Amino acid sequence: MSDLRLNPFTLATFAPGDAASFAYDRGAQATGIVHFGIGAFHRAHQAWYTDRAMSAGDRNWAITGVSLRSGEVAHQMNPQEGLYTVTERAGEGASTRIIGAVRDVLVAPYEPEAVAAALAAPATRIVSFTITEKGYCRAADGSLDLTLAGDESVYHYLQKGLRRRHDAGLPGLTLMSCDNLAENGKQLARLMREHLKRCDPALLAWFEAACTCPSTMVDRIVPAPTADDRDAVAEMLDGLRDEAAVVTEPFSQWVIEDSFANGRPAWDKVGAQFVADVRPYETAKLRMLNGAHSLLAYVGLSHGHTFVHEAVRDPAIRLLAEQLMREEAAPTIIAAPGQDLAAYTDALIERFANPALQHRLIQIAMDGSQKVPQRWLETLAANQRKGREAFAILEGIAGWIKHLRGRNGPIDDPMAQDLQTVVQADDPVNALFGTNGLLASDWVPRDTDRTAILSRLA
Ligand code: NAI
Ligand code: CS2
Repeated sequence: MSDLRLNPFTLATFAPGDAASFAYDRGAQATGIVHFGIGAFHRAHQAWYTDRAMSAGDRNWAITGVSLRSGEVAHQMNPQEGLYTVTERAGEGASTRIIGAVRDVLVAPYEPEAVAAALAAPATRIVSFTITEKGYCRAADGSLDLTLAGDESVYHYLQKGLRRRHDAGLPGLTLMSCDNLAENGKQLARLMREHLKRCDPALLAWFEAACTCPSTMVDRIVPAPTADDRDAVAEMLDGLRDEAAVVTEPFSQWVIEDSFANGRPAWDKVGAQFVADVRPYETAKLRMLNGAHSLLAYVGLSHGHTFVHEAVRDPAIRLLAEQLMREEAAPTIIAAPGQDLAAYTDALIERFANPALQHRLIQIAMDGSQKVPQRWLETLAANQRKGREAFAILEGIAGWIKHLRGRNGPIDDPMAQDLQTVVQADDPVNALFGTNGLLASDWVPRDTDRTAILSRLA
């Protein structure tokens, strides 16, 4: 296997394989987007849309990525001058596209000045985020956790960049969250306001007048890339190495609230949807897809499965996933115009069963404290208000408690320590979800709920 890396020179020289590629002059594009959290999902979703929008004629939407925590992606992408590939896999088929939209990656802790300059650049119009649910520094009640929102937080960097724009008389920015949170834009706006009230109150009025925070629903299953993925892509590229390669499914969906401070790419020309209200789309996605995903993760792991496609092929687990989507989540959702939730469930089961993705359950199992509220507790509360039980979700909670008790190894969760303590209690359900529980919510467990969960903890 050659050591030649994918970069503009090797791409021009070797024009690898039959990979599709971008159709615009990369060097001529201004950087219009700064993206925080340039992980696998951004590369397979928003950057993929933006690349195709520029290939279709849109201009000046190059992306500067920012990593807040590690230099890994910068080391993967900067030697490639931002070039990387997206490979879609379904069954035996695979197709690869070379993406040119990303220009470079900054590692914020080592180059804060470069991050502030990128945010303050006149050509920058959008700041987007895939920083995981925990990146928003929320306390259990959803407010800004001041112990987390320090100088390393996304809010600190945003404040520095926005302050410069204000002082230079530049337009505001669109802050576009692409994370799996309910009303992600509204949450980001609220949390940023909380940060500014504390750290730069004089900027607050300008932020509210000049910046927007649209909500989005984002959907594409993107497993964490592996060394085998990178080797398979190198074979497709006639030996060129792409260390930032991502593998995903053919399906992709992006629904965006059309509220932009200073323009936006023509993403709708390449399959995205601009709408006035994202909520019907995001509620269905979070409660059905993500709700079922977390059930498959915790129940699948407790049954000895490793991948999503294995868990969904286990008849007992598939039955639970279908029950959660069809009978427990769907009845709580006001469908978007033209949205058929029964057909949506069928499509989700098919997507989960795609063996080509090798989507690890342990990846989905991480950060449960940040995911369970919007994936399960909202659904439980909505059913409780109607006097309905949701036993599939209760089965998922039992699986999560077993996970937190160490059944599947170390816990990857920002609240791991507290969670591991409370699940040792005689009544872990009350300690987690009761009125004064760690994850207290609108759902208050009844005795029937408690019995259903505790009976499954054996
Ligand atoms: P990843 O692990 O490849 O990237 C995560 C990114 O978030 C990295 O840049 C990391 O540095 C950053 N990050 C992690 N913790 C952070 C913190 N506390 N503060 C600031 N930044 C932090 O993960 P991936 O696959 O890119 O997913 C990221 C997010 O994208 C998910 O959490 C989810 O919200 C969203 N998403 C992911 C999908 C997928 O299938 N992977 C699909 C739909 C949405
Ligand atoms: C998954 C999501 O890791 C997880 O929690 O449920 O990342 C899922 O793959 C995406 O939301 C699909 O769009």
